[in-house]
Amino acid sequence: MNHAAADSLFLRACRREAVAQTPGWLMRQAGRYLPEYRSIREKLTFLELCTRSEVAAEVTAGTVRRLGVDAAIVFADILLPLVPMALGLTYEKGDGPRIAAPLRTGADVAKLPSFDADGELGYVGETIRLTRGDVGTATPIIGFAGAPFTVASYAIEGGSSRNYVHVKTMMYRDPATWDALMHYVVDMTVAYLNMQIAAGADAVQLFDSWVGCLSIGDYARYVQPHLARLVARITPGTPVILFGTATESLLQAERDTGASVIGFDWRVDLAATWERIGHDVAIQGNLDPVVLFAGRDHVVEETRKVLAAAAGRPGHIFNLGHGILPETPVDNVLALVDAVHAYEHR
Ligand code: 1CP
Repeated sequence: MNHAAADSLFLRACRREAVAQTPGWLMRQAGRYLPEYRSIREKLTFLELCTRSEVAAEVTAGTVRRLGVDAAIVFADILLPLVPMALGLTYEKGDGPRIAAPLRTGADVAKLPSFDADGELGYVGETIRLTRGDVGTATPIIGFAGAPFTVASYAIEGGSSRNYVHVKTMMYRDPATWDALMHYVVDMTVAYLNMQIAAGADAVQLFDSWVGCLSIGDYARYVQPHLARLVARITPGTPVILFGTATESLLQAERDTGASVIGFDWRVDLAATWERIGHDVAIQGNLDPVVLFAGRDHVVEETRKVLAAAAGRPGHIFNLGHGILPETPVDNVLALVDAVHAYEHR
């Protein structure tokens, strides 16, 4: 256990302890909106950047210094496990990830290789160790993985999707294959996240970015039990943040997975929704990332509204409701971080 980080605002908020100031970090805080990141990406492909731990750690730590945020998030991607899963992952310039050999049948799932997350994704652990050496013991480091539904959605659809037709077809027509895939992804994700924790991650976030496409009934049947098994196997004492978008109807079920912190996207009313799911769970969110394209005064005003809605209750971590977009003005991001730190609850 890293004791200096344990007293950080971020980890205290994860544990719902009272804090003098609300901690904040931003999903996708390192990325193409930062000129420093773009210049590194001119020399390396995205996968090269992720696998070269010394560069990935510099991006992780450099971003914390540049923004003054309260936590580092290891520079990696939710789709990296698709490489040892041998699905033919590539990142195409401009239009995101592509999977050459998507999973569609029981035979495809049965053929998935078993792999050792320590070995084949060990470079992510190395990035965490190098980041710790750089940021010191007081800055918490967040490890992460895609949540099983969202990872499976890329593996089955072969990339981004609008309606998740192939995913839902598998769920409805071949639930045994869906369940087998969920078991595989849960085992892999537990090993991957516990490896990140052993390397020094103080908390882990599960990105279930696209799970909001499901009805509550389908979530309860096809996703929630797998997530609950996953959360129960994370190294004890490590906060688990569960994030998704368009999840308003799923938040209570997300909470019932045992996750320590529930992510809110910007669509929900923070105060009313926290009240509804219970103040006995920590929450993270929830400024609309597109507000960062407004004028600076509007950014500050909307940031303060989010903080006011949380009303200084223990257990709020400030964040966006989804990741920072590539064209976001950097000055507005800096103004947002200043506004979070300057805020005083009365
Ligand atoms: O340089 C580039 O062109 C690549 C852009 C990029 C970056 C900067 C990708 C490709 N991934 C990342 C890093 C990344 N991705 C981080 C680490 C750093 C940080 O937060 O500072 C994290 C946490 C992610 C998580 C991630 N990857 C998610 C979940 C968050 C979200 O935005 O919903 C998802 C869905 C992905 C898949 C992915 N990887 C990359 C892209 C462009 C996408 C999204 C594709 C799509 O819309 O389907």
